[in-house]
Amino acid sequence: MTTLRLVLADQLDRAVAALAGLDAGADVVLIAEVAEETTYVPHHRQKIALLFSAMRHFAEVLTADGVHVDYVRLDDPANTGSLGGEVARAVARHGAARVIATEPGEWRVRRAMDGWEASIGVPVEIRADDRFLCSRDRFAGWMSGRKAPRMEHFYRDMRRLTGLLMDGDAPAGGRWNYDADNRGRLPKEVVVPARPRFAPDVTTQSVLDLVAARFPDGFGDLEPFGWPVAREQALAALEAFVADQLPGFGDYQDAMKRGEPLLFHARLSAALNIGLLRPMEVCRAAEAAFRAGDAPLNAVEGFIRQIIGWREYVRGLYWHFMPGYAGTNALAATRPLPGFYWTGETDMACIAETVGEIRRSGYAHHIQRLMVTGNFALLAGLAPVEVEAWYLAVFADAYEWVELPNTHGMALYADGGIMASKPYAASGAYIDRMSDYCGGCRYDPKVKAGPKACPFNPLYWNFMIEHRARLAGNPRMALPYRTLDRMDARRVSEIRADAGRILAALEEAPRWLPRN
Ligand code: FAD
Ligand code: DLZ
Ligand code: SF4
Repeated sequence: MTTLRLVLADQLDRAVAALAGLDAGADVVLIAEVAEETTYVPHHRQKIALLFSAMRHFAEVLTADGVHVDYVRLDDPANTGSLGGEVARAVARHGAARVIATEPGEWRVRRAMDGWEASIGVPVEIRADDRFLCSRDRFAGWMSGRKAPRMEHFYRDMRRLTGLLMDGDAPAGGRWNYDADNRGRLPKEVVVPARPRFAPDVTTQSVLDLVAARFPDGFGDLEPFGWPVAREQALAALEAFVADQLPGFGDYQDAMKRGEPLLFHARLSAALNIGLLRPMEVCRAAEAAFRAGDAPLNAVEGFIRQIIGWREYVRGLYWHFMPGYAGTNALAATRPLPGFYWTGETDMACIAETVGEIRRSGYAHHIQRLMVTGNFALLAGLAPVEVEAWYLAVFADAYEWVELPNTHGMALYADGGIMASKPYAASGAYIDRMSDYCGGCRYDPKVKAGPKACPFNPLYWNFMIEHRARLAGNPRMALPYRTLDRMDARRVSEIRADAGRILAALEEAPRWLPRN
């Protein structure tokens, strides 16, 4: 009896659930490049190339292991263009009696999969994705009875569960969280260590040619392309990060610098999210560096917290609150996404720089995502669905399970405070403190009103005024509301007028959408 085992583009792990119990003599593994998945948002062209190249490399590994892989290429004339269509075709081709898949990372795909049994006519088993450390059931148990889930509590639970950075029952160093040590601005003399790039091999080059031909007007530069596309490369990237950047990860985690998109960040999310790396091996490598005295605790704790804390937490929230989660809009934000999110053509240097980096590489680090593009979208009241489609498209590491809670909840507060205890709203002063962007900007973060004023300034206070009813009661917002209450009426009307002008101009700004 032939079983068809489906492996999606972000499930490229030999130990993925769908491959457990594989009978190499009888079973067929289906991996399919399909048009529908390349176009549901206009993905960055490097993201498409990364996935196709990684899928093809993974297929080569399985084939070398004696597994029968049925690999469908995007340009196969018989390709139906959808995952469901390709599963149906493969079932017929191989006379498969059943299908085994691993749960996908997006509600949209899960809903489609739930219909396959009826449309294809064979049993379809959808297995839990056990590449995560916290199962959906465990997360549901953790959530039960909690009024306000908080990442910090979840994280401690995960530290105990994994034993990472634990000395017996106590956290290493005596504290659970060293975040307070991790807010440094980057001193001028600090040199950011270089990191490996993975030059395209023949497989990647043929994918790059395919993507260039198929998506000539797609978003983002296709080359230079240097993503790790196979497990050995991802392991090399991990090793280099642990040796070279991890020691500085904590101190400069929130810093931003022109021309230095990576700083001390790992750039491992893309590899982690598609299965080339496993979360525990990444954390163990970081912990080993601490135990060997090669990286300080504030760096290693901060890094491990991102993975066993935030990463697992957002995944738990996603499945717990979907599908309703995506439809909430607590701040009633409705403005359309201005075209400069795609083109980078704006006088705001922080946004131009961040979008430029994204266009070139499919990457921006967390603070750029949260406090530059996210903060602006929050303050300007941009419509969550449009902002979320942008985040899902432009980053090489974006899948809805991780993108949505971070965007909808953390950046936009559209969930009304499930994910974040207060909006991450900030004026130009924050960006000026944490970056060198403002020095090259036509606006001035210290100017509060008039044409030279940094747009983040009036928008920040206007946001506070507009959402007073919802936010003023939040003790964590007490300080800005006290400041607002001390402002004289003339200042408040200047803010309103400036913000009104900026928002009106935004609504008239050219809109743009890449064509995939
Ligand atoms: P580092 O800063 O070096 O962190 C190490 C690892 O921790 C990352 O590789 C990642 O796996 C994990 N991590 C860190 N922060 C988070 C977080 N908040 N949520 C989940 N995992 C985290 N991450 C994605 O993987 N895909 C997305 O689509 C995505 N969208 C985001 C959208 C917004 C608005 C924001 C604010 C954050 C988003 N993040 C997303 C989280 C985070 O910004 C990225 O994981 C991180 O920037 C990836 O770069 P890195 O590997 O250099 O991370
Ligand atoms: C994002 C993406 C793209 C661009 N292409 C494919 C593809 O051709 N085949 C595939 O199996 N998956 C692709 N994906 C990932 C899916 O859109 C989706 O995000 C994940 O499968 C969710 O787990
Ligand atoms: Fe951004 Fe304002 Fe600084 Fe310009 S002045 S870079 S708009 S924060």
